[in-house]
Amino acid sequence: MTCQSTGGNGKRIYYFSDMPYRFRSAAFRVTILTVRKEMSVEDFVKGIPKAELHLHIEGTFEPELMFKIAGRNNVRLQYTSIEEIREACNFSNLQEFLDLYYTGAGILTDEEDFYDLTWAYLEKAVSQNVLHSEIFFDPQTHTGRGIAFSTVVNGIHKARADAGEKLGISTRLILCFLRDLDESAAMKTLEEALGYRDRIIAVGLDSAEAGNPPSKFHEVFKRAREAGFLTVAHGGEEGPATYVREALEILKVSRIDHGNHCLDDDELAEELVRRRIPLTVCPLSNLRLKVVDRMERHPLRRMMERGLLVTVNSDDPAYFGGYINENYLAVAKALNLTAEEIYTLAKNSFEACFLEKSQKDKMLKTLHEYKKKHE
Ligand code: ES4
Ligand code: ZN
Repeated sequence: MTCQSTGGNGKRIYYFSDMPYRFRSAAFRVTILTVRKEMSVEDFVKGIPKAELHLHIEGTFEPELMFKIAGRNNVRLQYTSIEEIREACNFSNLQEFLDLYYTGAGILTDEEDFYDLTWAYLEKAVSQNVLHSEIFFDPQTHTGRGIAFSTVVNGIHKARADAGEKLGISTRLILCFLRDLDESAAMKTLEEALGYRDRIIAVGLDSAEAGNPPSKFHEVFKRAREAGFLTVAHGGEEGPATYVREALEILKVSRIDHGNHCLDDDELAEELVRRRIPLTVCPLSNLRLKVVDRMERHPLRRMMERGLLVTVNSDDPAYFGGYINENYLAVAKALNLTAEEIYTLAKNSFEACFLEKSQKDKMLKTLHEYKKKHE
């Protein structure tokens, strides 16, 4: 793959290729002498500072860690090997994935388990130049089987605090309600979360989308906003554009998670553009769950061209074959993204995050310096 891009002034700002220099024509060598640096798209994506805004911590549970934690908790897994779990990651739809995801999450028992899971993810995120990560967790998946809310939040929180100190990564925590359960269960969960207001920045909505519209959670989201939480919701992944509209109008969300199907409704897309509502898109998730049949047909480029504030994220990386860099790379290659477009996606991630302006500006400056260095 070769890829060139030009800045707003028409000047070539960056060049990358995975074709070795020695294989190029003489004419081409002259061309590259006019740019300062040659770099592969892999290295450009790997090095670019970015924020992760759509990541389920339970979805980072790698099979190796599953066996380790199952062993120490004396839990018997229905799978006998790591390969068997990886083979089970051949999903036809969202529900097939959710069945495996909830089985995996069912191994997590002690505070230490939640700590180890979160720490492993944050080490990985730092290795991929993630400066800031907004992490979803599903308390009902755990409280529903007798694990205390405090066990979950304390384990995740301690790993966040240690990673902030030792690895320098910034994080925020987002509590997701399970939309296939009823609103009263979500309300009970919200009441527990009120005691942890300082550790949880927002509430969201995940799990099986079809048949569970955002309107079902009108009251609990209203209460959450009154308590000072920001709100987000999964929408338009398997569900229709009307669910994205409901999330905006009824749940008054600040961001839409996925949002692919907003393109089916022109007026809705227009409103998302006008209000600069971010969409946290997850390319490898969409491919693995058959939301798109080929990455070349992923709507990300169309979304960008439409003027939507889109970001690239990993969703459930242990199950979908890649973390954030693999997601960037998959769309960069399939959609022939330019360096400038990759830069825009990283910039969007900082613009769309829930940090205060001064913190966002610091990260944007780091990103801008990265771009300058590669011009
Ligand atoms: C999820 Cl990909 C996806 N969609 C909806 N809910 C989820 N929970 C975890 N991953
Ligand atoms: Zn998700």
